[in-house]
Amino acid sequence: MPKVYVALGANLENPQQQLTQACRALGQLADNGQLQVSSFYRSTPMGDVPQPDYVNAVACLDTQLAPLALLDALQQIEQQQGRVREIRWGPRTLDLDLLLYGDAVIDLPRLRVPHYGLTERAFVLVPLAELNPKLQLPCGTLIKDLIDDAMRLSLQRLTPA
Ligand code: J1A
Repeated sequence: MPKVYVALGANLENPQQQLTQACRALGQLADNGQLQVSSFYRSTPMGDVPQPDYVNAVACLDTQLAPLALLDALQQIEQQQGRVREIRWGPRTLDLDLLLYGDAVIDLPRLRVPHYGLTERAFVLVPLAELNPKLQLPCGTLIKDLIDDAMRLSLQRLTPA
């Protein structure tokens, strides 16, 4: 059964609670109900749009769900728990991104795996390496080798609530 890694991110009111709630929902997708979750990290937003800092984490689970079924399930969790739906183009209180699906390489309009931003984003790489220091991309690159000191310094590890 494939091991999958999912990135969690939120930057609206009480992002830590959003992530905790999302973890409960993700646990339901796991074949054995087991979910490994990294520390939560505070990170500065990408890009130039002024917005609050994010809280980011990565979760790992074994699942029987096929990739697109898993994406559907992730989007359902976003809709149910996270998204502020009243405001068009408005902020999202919860983002879930499928980072890795075992060793699969998927290139569909709806789903690209490994995730396109994975290799350059500190808030994804650092929690991934925390969960599994030996983790590799399908091409064989060690996640750990993609992390530099500047990336580590850009994140603030939050103490569990
Ligand atoms: C579409 N997709 O992307 S939203 C979806 N591959 O409808 C999918 N592997 O069909 C498609 N996983 O956290 C293609 N979706 C996908 N994301 C894949 C999921 N700064 C996939 N510091 C669009 N931290 C989809 N976040 C993709 N700045 C984009 C949400 C889900 C993340 C905004 C910090 C952050 C953002 C900006 C940040 C952070 C959007 N993140």
